[in-house]
Amino acid sequence: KESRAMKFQRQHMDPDGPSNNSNYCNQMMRRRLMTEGRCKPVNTFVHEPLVDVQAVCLQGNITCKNGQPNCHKSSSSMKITDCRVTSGSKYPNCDYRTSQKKRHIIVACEGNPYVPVHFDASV
Ligand code: PAX
Repeated sequence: KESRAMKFQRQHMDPDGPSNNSNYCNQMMRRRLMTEGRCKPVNTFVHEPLVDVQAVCLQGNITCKNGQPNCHKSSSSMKITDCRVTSGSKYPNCDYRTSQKKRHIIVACEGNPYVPVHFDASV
């Protein structure tokens, strides 16, 4: 079974990306299996080495949006792509807007080793 840590990597890690094109989210949301059963409404891909994203779990500890205490904010800004489903998108034809940004990421971490399992926000 896929662990929470592996699911985070499938849904949020793309260290070698992004291919510089407006279809990035349409392709990646499907390729990473986030358009099965429904179109996942919002999803962020991080374009930094996995070790750098895992290291965020050792950086500034903050409260998550759901009130849990296990969120961490990256000390540096990171290259990300936000994917947001368009208003006209109709499952199973999931249509996304692609926006590239440089932001501090906030992730929730769990376990031993203590690794990212949820993407909380970017700021
Ligand atoms: P998730 O299901 O929220 O969390 P995501 O991050 O890819 O998935 P399972 O066993 O899978 O249910 N976990 C936590 N979740 C939330 N908060 C804390 N503190 C926490 N600690 C552990 C994946 C697993 O992490 C566990 C949680 O129980 C899950 O375990 O976001 C909705 C989705 O949109 C993404 C992030 C979420 O997907 P929202 O707004 O409801 O928090 N998303 C959202 C994004 O990718 N980019 C964005 O900018 C935003 C706003």
